Amino acid sequence: MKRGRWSVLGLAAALMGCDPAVIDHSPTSNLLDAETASLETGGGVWTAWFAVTIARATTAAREGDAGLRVEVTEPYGWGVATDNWPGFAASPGAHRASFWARGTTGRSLVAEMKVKWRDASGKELRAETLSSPVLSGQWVRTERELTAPAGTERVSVEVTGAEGSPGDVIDLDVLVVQAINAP
Ligand SMILES: [Ca+2]
Repeated sequence: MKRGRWSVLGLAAALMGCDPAVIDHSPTSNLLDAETASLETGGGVWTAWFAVTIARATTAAREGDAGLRVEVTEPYGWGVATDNWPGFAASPGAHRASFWARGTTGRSLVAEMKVKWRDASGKELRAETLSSPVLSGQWVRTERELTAPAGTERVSVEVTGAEGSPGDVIDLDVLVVQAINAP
């Protein structure tokens, strides 16, 4: 993997303050940490869950200088996941999740983002998914509104695909799970 110079911009974003009126996060901020969301200053908490190798890659950026390159190593499905049990801090209520993805031209890859809402102990309360269209070599953004159930205190994220062959590549960037302001 070619490593470019790490941007200080992502670090600055990570240090931006939370709304003092809210315990864990500003209502419109990303629940995922800056590195996990943008890959700008590091690889975040992503882990190769199954049938992949992953890397922060400067050639996998949709925004900024880097993205997450997922290389499929086995047939019949692949997956990456956030590895920071029991997850990022979260609260009940309306949310919006989105991510950018691109695949391998000529392949029929789909990326499915699963958002798992958990209670304080890490018990899964609800899982909601958003699936990309069939990916080409062009970037596409997928978005869905979600509802964290009562009792939610944590959130974790998986991105998987049911299809894939060794050599297929999926690039991911700008992964977001954010609370929506009540009107
Ligand atoms: Ca990026």
